[in-house]
Amino acid sequence: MAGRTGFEGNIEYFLQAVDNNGNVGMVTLSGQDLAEGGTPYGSTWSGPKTYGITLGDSDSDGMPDAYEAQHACLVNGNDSAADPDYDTLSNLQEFGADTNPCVGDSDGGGDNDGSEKTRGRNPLNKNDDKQLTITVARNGNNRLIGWPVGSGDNSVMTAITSSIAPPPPSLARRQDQSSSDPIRDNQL
Ligand SMILES: [Ca+2]
Ligand SMILES: [Ca+2]
Ligand SMILES: [Ca+2]
Ligand SMILES: [Ca+2]
Repeated sequence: MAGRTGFEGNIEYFLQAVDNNGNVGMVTLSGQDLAEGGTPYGSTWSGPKTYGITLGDSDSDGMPDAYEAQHACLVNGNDSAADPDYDTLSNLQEFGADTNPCVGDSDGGGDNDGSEKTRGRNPLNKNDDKQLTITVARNGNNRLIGWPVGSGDNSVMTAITSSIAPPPPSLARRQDQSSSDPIRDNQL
């Protein structure tokens, strides 16, 4: 906040508020130095004084116009509960969390915003993201799927190797005619 004031006569205030997204709101107030009820403070006044600054919200959905203008996926109308980036956080929740409502993984670390918020990670810092790397390997006619121990968030995600049986001969023959990629043909 920036301000200029005096203890008598006319005063002029410049108030500037900046939220975490860089949106700026500013009001200029001038006139006598008055208390909330209009009573002059006069020479007895001492600060601080507090003013509420409301950013414009034309569609009354809780997200200021300046925020909506920064994110193209937000529409004119109440879309506070919508989730256009499919990360399980509503637009209003993303506004509150300073995450990008149009990008599911705001920090680009591989773990989406909803997952991070639910599990206490920072959706604005890619260094704490968790990812699951799945490997597919061929073992004779079988395909082995696995992922590393401890790579998930709970005990279900322990080391697992699954074996998928090869397709029946009739299907395998049709696939052989359409493609030479056995992994794709098995639709893993
Ligand atoms: Ca709005
Ligand atoms: Ca979302
Ligand atoms: Ca992330
Ligand atoms: Ca993160």
